Amino acid sequence: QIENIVPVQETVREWLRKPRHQLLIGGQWVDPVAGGTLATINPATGEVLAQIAAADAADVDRAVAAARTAFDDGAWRSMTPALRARLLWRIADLIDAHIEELSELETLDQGKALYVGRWAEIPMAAEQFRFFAGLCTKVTGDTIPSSINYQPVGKRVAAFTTKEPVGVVAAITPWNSPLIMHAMKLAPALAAGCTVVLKPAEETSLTALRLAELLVEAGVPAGVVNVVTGLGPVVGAALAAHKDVDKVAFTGSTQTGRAILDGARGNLKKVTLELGGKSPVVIMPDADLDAAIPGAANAIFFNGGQVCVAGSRLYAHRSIFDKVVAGVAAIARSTRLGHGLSPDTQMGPLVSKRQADRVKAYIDQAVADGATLVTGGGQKGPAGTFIEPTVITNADPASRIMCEEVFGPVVVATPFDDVAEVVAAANDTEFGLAASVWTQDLSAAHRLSSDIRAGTVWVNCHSFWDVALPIGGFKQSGWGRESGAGAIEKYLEIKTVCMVL
Ligand code: TXE
Repeated sequence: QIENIVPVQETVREWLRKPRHQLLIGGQWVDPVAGGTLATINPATGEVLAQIAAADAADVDRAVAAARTAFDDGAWRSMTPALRARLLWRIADLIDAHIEELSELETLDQGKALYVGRWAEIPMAAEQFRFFAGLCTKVTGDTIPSSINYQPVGKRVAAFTTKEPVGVVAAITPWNSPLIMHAMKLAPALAAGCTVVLKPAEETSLTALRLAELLVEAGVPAGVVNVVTGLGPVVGAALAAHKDVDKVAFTGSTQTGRAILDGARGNLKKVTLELGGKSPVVIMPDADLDAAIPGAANAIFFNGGQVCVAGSRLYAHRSIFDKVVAGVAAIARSTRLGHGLSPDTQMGPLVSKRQADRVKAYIDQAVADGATLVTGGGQKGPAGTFIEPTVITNADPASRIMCEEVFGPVVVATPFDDVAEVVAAANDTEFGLAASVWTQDLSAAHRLSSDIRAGTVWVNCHSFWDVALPIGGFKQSGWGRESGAGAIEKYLEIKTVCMVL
């Protein structure tokens, strides 16, 4: 039984009473040209939470023009780096000051258990702005000795590089962890001096709109950040194809990543992609199972498995396989599902009925293909959005459940006998986002972290997250890295200046 829980924060209640939400373009809150609206749903109850603006290509044109003007007039990109740093720090402080409100709003819109936003994602979003605030003053070029010899004619060569913002950035973000995804793109883009058009996922646009209000309050100049809500194939596609957008930063499915690339061809805009995953969790025979079993469960059940680095393939050594499966299944069975705002809830609903149906179809298909359902598999709740934490064994390595990203609380466990076998199995995927290895054996830790082809390999932890650490994928998990000092480079162009003096 799911009750419709009223948010504690008066600001959230007041904000949800707005008849409809608008777009932020050029520093003004405006209605979309064609006046379209979209309902945004609370996935726990299926009730309409708010009406957001459904923008179209004409609104994208307006937002890109505002971002272009704000970039070209030079005031933003020539603001001193120290002042830009202070502004980013102020954004972080405002996020912290509104953390209770933002986490309630995120839970209502996305479904996630409140603690996920309150203690993990929203503090991390603030840290993105602080980390990149620190980098504003560290964007430097090189002086380069040239070997071209002008000395016989009495001249010298001076050559150096500078780094300049790439220009207008379209940031297209997904629905699993909305606020942190916006921050991972906005913070480096703003630190670099770019201007941005942000398009949040249509399922979860509310915290992007609230964040936009905080950006205005922090003093981000008009047109530097614009927010355009609406459908992906309309607004996202128009941004990806727009001739006046210099770069697209995208997080979402691999399939939509390909569509973004097609759109970006026209003006060969720069593209970074954070895409799907099918991350392996490898538990060696010597692992500390008191840590590895809850670690493997958390790797897949945190945020209902709607995590790009979710550990969806569990490989445990045959000698401990039954114990690991029993342990993860016990955690699955004891997980309390409920409305994300209920203090007892450990796992909320998935983001939408569409996503829950998709996950349920993967489970049913796996069972029909002959896999064993150890626990879970049910779809519940008034809106059909809750999926029980699910453990599956005996799946064929070539089956869809083993190869495709499910993006729900579903793990498939497989035994292995030796290191070479598990390396081959871990790498038997088109993805390469992340992996974790659980062992006390230093040489196994080194060998597996070296041989598994993934953007991140954790040892004795999973989903360990720090803004200082780059995250991104090998293979079809993406192009480029977010977080970490190197992420700002994706928002910068190198200019070489060569002078004959
Ligand atoms: O994602 P989409 P969907 C995976 C996950 C999930 C599946 C489907 O496996 O089950 O994707 O989710 C915008 N041009 N991930 O279909 O379509 C869209 O509006 C431009 C993994 O909801 O990738 C949203 O803002 N943009 C993932 C964003 O793209 C388009 C997180 C992501 O939506 C567009 C999310 C288009 N043609 C889903 N179509 C991760 N790796 O974190 C849609 N969009």
